[in-house]
Amino acid sequence: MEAKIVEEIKRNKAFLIASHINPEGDAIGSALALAISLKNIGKEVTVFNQDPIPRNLQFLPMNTEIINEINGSLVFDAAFVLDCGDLDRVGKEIEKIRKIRKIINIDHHVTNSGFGDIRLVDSQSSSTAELIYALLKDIPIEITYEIALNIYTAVLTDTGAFCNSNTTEGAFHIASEMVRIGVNPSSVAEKIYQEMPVSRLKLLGLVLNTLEILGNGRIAFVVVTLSMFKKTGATPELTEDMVNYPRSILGVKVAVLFREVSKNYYKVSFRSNKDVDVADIAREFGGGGHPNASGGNIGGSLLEVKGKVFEAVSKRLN
Ligand SMILES: [Mn+2]
Repeated sequence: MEAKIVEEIKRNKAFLIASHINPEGDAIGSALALAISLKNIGKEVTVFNQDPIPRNLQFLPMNTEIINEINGSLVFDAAFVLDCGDLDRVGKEIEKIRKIRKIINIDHHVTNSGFGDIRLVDSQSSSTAELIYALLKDIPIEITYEIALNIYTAVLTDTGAFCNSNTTEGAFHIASEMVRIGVNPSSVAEKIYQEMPVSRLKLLGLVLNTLEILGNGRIAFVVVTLSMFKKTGATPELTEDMVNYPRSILGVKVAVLFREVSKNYYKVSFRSNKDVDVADIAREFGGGGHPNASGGNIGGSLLEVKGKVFEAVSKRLN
């Protein structure tokens, strides 16, 4: 598949690069790594993400050039859609993106729907950035420091700082290559993990207070409500990774974070250890993701939503 993408890149001039709503390190890092690479070989590149760039990713080279709406008069030869299990993950501009002549789907979600005209989808890949790295090697495009910083950050964050089950030899190999090019791991870690606003810790305190342990100690729930955001001044992006706290409890196999999006509507994030496939659970709720990290959206009161999730998780714990 890479050969077809290489051909598309060589033949064309104007590219859109889009990634998923509520972006995190892999969505942003992959998009920027590809964008800088294509610019370096003389292409016209527009990077779109409908949502703001999380504060701790704003050190990434070129992040300020990401646009959050697509001007209808722009014409693209092809669109790269990165780190999206389905095309609708790009958000509000989906109709404009759908009309682009060629859609190139590059992703590593096990739940990827196979959308697009050309696909580079590999659920064995640690991150979408790992696929971008392979593509750059294929073209070939020289990996500069700016590109390396984006790729390293994407791999670091998507593997949960090299802790999650997608922490493969490939992930370490790429990380090592990026360090060789000049990336400084401790300064990236500082930017990502050690420059949090105080509001995040205040929010975390409230969230941890909602902890419930169920299913004979194997399931842990935590909740984030709209009023907690109001009380602490924290923003939703700061809840990223909070589900790892309940997951860290001895004996817990599945941790769930329920985030109130609006009245009777919750975004639900799942984390599991290797015994339980939470991509499968998320799919049941119209979501998707990876075997040990996934998410979806569920309507209903908090009690109803918790009930549905408890049932879906319990039946996989026997
Ligand atoms: Mn990813």
